Amino acid sequence: MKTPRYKFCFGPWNLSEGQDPYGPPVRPPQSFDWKLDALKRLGFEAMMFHDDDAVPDIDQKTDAQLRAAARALKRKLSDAGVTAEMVAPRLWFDPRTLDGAYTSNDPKCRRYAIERSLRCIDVANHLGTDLIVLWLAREGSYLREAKNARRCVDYLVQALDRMLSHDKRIRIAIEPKPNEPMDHAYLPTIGHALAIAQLTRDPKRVGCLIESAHAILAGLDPADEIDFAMSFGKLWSLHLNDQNGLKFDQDKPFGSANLRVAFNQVRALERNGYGRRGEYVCFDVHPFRPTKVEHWLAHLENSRRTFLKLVHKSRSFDEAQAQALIKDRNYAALDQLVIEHLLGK
Ligand code: XUL
Ligand code: MN
Repeated sequence: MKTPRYKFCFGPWNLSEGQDPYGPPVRPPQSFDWKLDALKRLGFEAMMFHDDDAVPDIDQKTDAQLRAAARALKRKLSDAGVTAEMVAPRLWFDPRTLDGAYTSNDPKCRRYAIERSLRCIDVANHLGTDLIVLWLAREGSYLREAKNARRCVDYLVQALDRMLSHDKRIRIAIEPKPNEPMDHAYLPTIGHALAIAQLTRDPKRVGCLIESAHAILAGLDPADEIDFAMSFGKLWSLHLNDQNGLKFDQDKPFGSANLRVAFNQVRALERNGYGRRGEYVCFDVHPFRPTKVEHWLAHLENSRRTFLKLVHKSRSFDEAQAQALIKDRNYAALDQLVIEHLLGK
């Protein structure tokens, strides 16, 4: 198998200003050009977008204005030699998504969510990417009795079908997350994402995106999620980061909380040849809130550094010795082999 050369990506939101539910921003807002320049300086190859990162105030724009804004961005990206990796509809901000987007109890709101998604596909077309990512932020319940979960599955399939028929070439990668902002999400894991794909009009074009922190929040090991998705040939993008236990989504630098879990994700990517079909390694990481302006890019640079060091650790792991220990069912020694390999000489 050809060894993949990894290509890296992040989104404008990954250079965030530090606001949290309890406090305001702590770093000054930066322009999109500043962020693109930062991405270039770091040597990343691609940028991922929400529809309104690409076309600000998208709901207020006519189709002609949307086209003009998206094409202007495409020119800017091309001039910088940067690819647009994906576009994701931001279906959690507008008041019409208050009670769910595709699964709102209000038909007018469901209609808005679908129309917004179709416009997101138009943006993707102008930016030259066929990948649409769906983080289904508000598709779930705060209160179980408030929604009919059986009907919500139908609504989700209807929305996916509308998107698939709007454009025959796009692929949809569902990014599952089990909770936050909802108490429970309707598609909490990769298994759910790949299962609902089978109910759509074109299952081959519905795949997934794994985010490490989301898998950990679901109580799963992200490495197993990677192996599972890649058994179906459906891991089309990846948000590597880290998460310390079951709490709010932390988006820590890759490997920051649990180096061994990060090592196993890299091993899973390596054994499945992730990247061979052009997939990007994206870091959905945020700076720690106290981060000074002069250290603003460090979480991205560090995540890539850790990733590449773990690629090296994965390739230099003593597989023969590991196999001998597995054969002997000496898992204590296998455990120590991994620990000492990660600790280094
Ligand atoms: C939310 C999250 C999003 C998606 C893109 O937890 O990860 O940033 O990756 O909408
Ligand atoms: Mn993400």
